[in-house]
Amino acid sequence: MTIPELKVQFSENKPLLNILLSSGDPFIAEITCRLGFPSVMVDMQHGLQHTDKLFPLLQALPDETIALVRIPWNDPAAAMKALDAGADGVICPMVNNATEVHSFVEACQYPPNGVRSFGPIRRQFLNKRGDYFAQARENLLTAVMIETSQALEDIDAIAATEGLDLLFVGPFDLSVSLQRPERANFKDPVLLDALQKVLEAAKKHGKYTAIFTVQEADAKFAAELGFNMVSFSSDIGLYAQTIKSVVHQLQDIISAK
Ligand code: 3PY
Ligand code: MG
Repeated sequence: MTIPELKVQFSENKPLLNILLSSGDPFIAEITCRLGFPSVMVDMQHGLQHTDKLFPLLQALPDETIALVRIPWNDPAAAMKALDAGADGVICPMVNNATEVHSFVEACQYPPNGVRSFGPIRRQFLNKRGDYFAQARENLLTAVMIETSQALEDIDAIAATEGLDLLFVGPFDLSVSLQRPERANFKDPVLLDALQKVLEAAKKHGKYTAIFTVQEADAKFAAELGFNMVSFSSDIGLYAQTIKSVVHQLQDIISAK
């Protein structure tokens, strides 16, 4: 899928499923997509991939996968590197206000809209139709994580930022920042209120939305609320969950011999 096709899917209110890739392993990344995940967020913030692993990881993804990269911090060099390496979109974590968001989206776009330096070393070869430079903006998704209480306070100005496509709620950091007793509890009225604020600001300013979940019921709930992209768990998370349940079942089976 291309970014323009993704935007059509969003506009038809069909949510996109996404998963975090944290292991830094290209083969795991490949099978995660070949087994059905249509989009990934390569996590350079908390995951194990650093710049030297980013290239092989992106190379392992099937062409049709939407490859989003979460950079470690709001660093223009990291955003430009991810795009040059072939990311379809960049996700910036922990932004606090519209000024920070403006500087992030500038780093993702070439002049006159931004300050991105030209040198799409791998990305240029992924453009099937014509010159990458001419089509760079339409083939880009810019996203910021809404996961601090300050970002929530400035949500209207953040959502109004030109060049920004998507607001991505990080419910874990947001719960921590709002000093909630539990992390990512989708029944917490304070968190729910925050989600509504983000959805309303996005709607007002014509932006897309995404959220991270780790429970199936929360993924369903997020899609029902109207989030355009529902990110679910991670390669490491699903591996850990499977190991836990298989060990549990097998222990029972072999002790009942
Ligand atoms: C959060 O929930 O804080 C996240 O960043 C999810 O990836
Ligand atoms: Mg976070």
